[in-house]
Amino acid sequence: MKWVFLLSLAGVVQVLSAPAETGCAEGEFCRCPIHGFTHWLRIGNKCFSYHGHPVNFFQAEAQCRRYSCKGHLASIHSCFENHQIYSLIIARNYTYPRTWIGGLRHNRCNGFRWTDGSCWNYNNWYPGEPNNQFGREYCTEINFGAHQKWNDIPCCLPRPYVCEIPIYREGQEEECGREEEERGREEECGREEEEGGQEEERE
Ligand SMILES: [Ca+2]
Repeated sequence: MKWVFLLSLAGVVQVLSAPAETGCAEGEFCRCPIHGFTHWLRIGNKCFSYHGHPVNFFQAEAQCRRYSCKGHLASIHSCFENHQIYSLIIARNYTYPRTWIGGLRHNRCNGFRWTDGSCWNYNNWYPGEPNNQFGREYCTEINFGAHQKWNDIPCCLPRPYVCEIPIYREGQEEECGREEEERGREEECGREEEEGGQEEERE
């Protein structure tokens, strides 16, 4: 019986000492899930969370920044990441609603950038998108038309959203600077927001 007890004890110790669900290296401090918030999904060096309450793009970006000064709407840089974000939405919502990600039309031209400032090196646009219909589609949603596909739409339409927070080691969280603050400045929607429902059918 003694060896059975020892094996059981070893199992308990193994579970207690196993790496956190985040996949952080042993001894490394990281904030995924960040303190006080559970169910954030680690993908690469970032943590992601789905938020089902529909808000406009700028409200969503601002809310992501409330979780961390380095928080933003999700940027996506590979097919793998795109699929992981899609899976996260389904896991939280049991379906795949059209959802904000961090793609923002740059200076009202055809180019896009991510609100986190990272390189625009991947896209998964639905065929024919981005079309900037009526010259008012500056923001990016995922799950348009088909699973995982992207579409540009007016920023003031309400959508659920996916936030990201970078994983960083102890002490680095203090490095948020003025540039970060300016990038996350909330913009006004005003009249466009009121017209949002009318835009819904013509995207
Ligand atoms: Ca569009």
